[in-house]
Amino acid sequence: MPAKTVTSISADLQRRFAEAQSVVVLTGAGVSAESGVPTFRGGGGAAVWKGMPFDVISSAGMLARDLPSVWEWFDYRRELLKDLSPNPAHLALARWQNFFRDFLLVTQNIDGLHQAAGSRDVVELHGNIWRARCVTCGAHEELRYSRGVETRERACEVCGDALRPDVVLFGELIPLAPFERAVVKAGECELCFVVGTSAVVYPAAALPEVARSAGAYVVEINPERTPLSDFCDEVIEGRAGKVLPLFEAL
Ligand code: BV8
Ligand code: ZN
Repeated sequence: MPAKTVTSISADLQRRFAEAQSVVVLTGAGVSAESGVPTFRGGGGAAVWKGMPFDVISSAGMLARDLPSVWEWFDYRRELLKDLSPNPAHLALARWQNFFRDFLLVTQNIDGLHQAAGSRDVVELHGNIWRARCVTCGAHEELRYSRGVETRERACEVCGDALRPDVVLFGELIPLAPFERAVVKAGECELCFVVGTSAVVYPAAALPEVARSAGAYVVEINPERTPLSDFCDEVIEGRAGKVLPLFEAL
């Protein structure tokens, strides 16, 4: 039975939100849209960089072929992000972590805005743009305060080898531990929110399916329908920054 599409929060969901003990939230680029972060698939087309679709420039193949170009793409995005701040959607989710006995925020975003909003213990499935990692020894390096330096020139401080962005690229496996943690919590939660994602990138998009098949009530918040919409128990058609704060006013 396709999910009921509403722009307000149903009485059923209000009750479930008030009574829930364990809640999982999965976010995507849409939750950062109101902060000014461009989405990947918004506005009909996929993001393109220098004529390359983003899932080509952000791929293992590109990293192997042309690391400097990959750095250029992520340097450009860090430059875009550096002056942006969390929006009401991020701030609401940061408050939610104190509402439930068992709360897990899982994000596909690499922008760090959830943490900037005060969310602790965020599961970053696809890594973080403010970190680099050595291609050889895996040593990590913070990039936040080295904006002035051409990061891609810098070598690993431990072994001297090249650094790469500490993000999961297409064709690369997601680190197992964070993904397993998300799958376990999704399989135990009573309420699963899917906020601002087109739900086409796997394995992240499998999490709501895990939650639903374990009996959770799955709610999608998105101004547009996605391949997940008919699969959800409730779809709230709206922008995360407008919808998420409504739950606290319940
Ligand atoms: C892997 C980091 C094993 C880098 C990212 C065929 C079938 C199934 C899977 C595959 C397949 N072929 C290949 C695959 C695997 C691939 C995949 O899923 N491809 C898709 C495209 C089919 N997955 C992988 O490669 C993963 N690894 O599978 O390893 C393997 C190994 C070898 C070979 C094969 C497999 C790794 C995936 C991770 C890649 N890295 N990010 C970077 O950022 O550059 S993915 C990146 O894209 C994001 O992290 C995110 O996951 C995705 C973008 O999606 P969204 O975040 O949802 O953003 P989008 O713009 O699409 O949508 C925004 C939504 O928000 C829209 O719905 C819009 O309506 C809504 N919105 C807009 N404004 C608002 C809003 N919502 C609320 N409020 C608003 N204001
Ligand atoms: Zn190293």
